[in-house]
Amino acid sequence: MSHGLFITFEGIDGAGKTTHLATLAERLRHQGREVTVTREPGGTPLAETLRECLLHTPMDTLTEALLMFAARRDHLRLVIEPALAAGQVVLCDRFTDATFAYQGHGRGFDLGVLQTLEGWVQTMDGGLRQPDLTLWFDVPPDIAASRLSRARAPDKFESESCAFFERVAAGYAQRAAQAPERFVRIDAHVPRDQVWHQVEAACRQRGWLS
Ligand code: Z5A
Repeated sequence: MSHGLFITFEGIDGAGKTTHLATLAERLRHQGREVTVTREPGGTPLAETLRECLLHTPMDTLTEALLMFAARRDHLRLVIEPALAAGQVVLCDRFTDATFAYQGHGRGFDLGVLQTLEGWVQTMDGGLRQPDLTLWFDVPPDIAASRLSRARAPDKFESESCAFFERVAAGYAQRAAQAPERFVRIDAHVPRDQVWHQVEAACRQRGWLS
């Protein structure tokens, strides 16, 4: 492949996406691809600083949405776009679908405003930057919560109620229905090896994994 690939991993907290992102990176590298692994919010020094605030400081939802998009703009300019231009595969743990799901559906923020911000922030020389593929790890919120309770102390988002995560999950379902050519739903409520097989199948189908 002569051009880069942009693959995002989405889902509610504890859906298991981070585990499979690392495996996919390893498999692609083994096939000779250059891979950039990154995350949102984060991925640059400025965006990582904003991440600390976003995950631990209380703030109103407009502030939260603006900081998410500010971090994203920096991340796109300094990491994602250069890597794609160099023909690399970019694997990103969350991107704009998370803003629609968490700030839009979870917190009830205006989806129209988010759409405007998406247009401002993601418009690059070649048009509106969107992922080539979004792997949406779908798992019932109570299962995700019980996995996380065993794993670590909760941050600001992870401390939200089950009702919040039900809304976030519904937000992801809506985004997936709006862009079926970009989204692949991964049933994440099965053992890890079965989750991986679905990720592998989605990439094989597109000719990205042998
Ligand atoms: N956020 C936002 O609000 N708006 C935005 O625009 C963006 C983000 C971009 C980032 O935190 C937070 O920012 C996020 C939304 C918000 N909310 N939170 N918190 P993060 O990056 O620290 O958190 P995360 O992205 O949700 O990652 P995570 O909590 O690590 O979840 P995960 O990546 O989906 O899961 P995991 O770490 O791979 O696995 C979780 C646990 O489950 C772990 O113990 C695994 O061993 C276990 N696991 C994984 N798979 C399985 C299976 N199949 N069975 C059993 N157990 C499993």
